[in-house]
Amino acid sequence: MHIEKDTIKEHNQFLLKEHKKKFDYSASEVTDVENVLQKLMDFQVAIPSWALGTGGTRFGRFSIGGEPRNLEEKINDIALLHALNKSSGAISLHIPWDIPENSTHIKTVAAQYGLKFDAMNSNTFQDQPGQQLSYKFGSMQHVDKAVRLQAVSHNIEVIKYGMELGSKSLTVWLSDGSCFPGQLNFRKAFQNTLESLQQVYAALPPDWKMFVEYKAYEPNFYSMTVGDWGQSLLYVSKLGNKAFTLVDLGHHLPNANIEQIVSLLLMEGKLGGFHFNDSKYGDDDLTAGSIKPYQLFLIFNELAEGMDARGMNHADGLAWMIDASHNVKDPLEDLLQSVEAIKIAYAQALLVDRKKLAEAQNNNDAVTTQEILQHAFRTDVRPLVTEARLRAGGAADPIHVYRKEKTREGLIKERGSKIFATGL
Ligand SMILES: [Mn+2]
Repeated sequence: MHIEKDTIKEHNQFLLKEHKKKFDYSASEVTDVENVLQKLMDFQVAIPSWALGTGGTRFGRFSIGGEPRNLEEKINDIALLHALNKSSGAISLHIPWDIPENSTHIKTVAAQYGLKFDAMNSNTFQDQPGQQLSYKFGSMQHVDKAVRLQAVSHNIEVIKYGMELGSKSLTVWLSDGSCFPGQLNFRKAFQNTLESLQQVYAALPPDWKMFVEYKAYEPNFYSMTVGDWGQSLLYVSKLGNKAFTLVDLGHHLPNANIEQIVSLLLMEGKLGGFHFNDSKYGDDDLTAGSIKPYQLFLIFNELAEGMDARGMNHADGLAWMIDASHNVKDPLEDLLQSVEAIKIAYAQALLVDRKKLAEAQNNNDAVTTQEILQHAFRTDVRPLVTEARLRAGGAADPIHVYRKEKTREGLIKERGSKIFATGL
């Protein structure tokens, strides 16, 4: 299933007049609009291979049909997204769910669609069929050295797959921790984990990065061995200059000030990547920007300011990725919505008047600082995001084209209606 360039162009024709009217107004309000548009065109968000199937909860899963049955079909789905929004130009793979059997072929397929391989994700949070030792009581933290070594070897294997595909980074998320007080010696668990991470780090190619992702709770409910940004920062600081903290928006305790965390990690040069999603209560993995769009904007405000302060390129200075799972939406439509929300928040952050903000901060003028931030947040930047997408060859309204072209129906016809794609 493909959506051709010309088809997208035809759909765009109907919306161009209305778009031009809105864009001309938006552009007149922005200083250096060309610079903003270029940054929006350059900004790509990686799609995780597990987000293409319908997500579920521990209570059940309701398949939508037409979901990808293998890695090649997953790449096809991401190509569909990228054709429509021109901002999903990278794929993030999970091993062992997406072991590339023929990496040369897979690389060629991805390149055909202009897709790159972003961070590789290892999995030591569940046991695989035929696996020798169990991760029931952790992987890199485990009291048994043999289990730790098994987890280390798995991560090294993931690096090897990534090298074949042209990826340049490894994300390590550990579910390690404990469910009951006294179950673990915290210090020993930390030291075992550090030692295991060091062995993986030693196997990183020179131009690779390693991301250590933290999570406050779940699946362990008393302690997590990489439970917050402080612990992650401890690990990555001890590991070396190729190791960075990865922030997943859903992995904090309620009401955590994520924008402040982002700012300080950037200051230390230790922020490596981002997993976008949204939540109301916990790690809900809802569509980015669906619940707390102001928070998403505030985070981007710190990202843009902090990256500029370090002279980092917004597009490739950090690894941007969606990490969400959805059980009531068509996963592809949901991903289109997430990418759009991310780009809107980014565009708003680019509009913040940094000079005036710094002045107001220096004058302790809390009224003006709020006015400046909320002015940017309340600006309708959708015409700017649409213009950037049109200039890149995408659709004026991606979801409209997706539905009009009966894309899901086409995928169901091609792949069948009872599919179980790997995913969380
Ligand atoms: Mn994540």
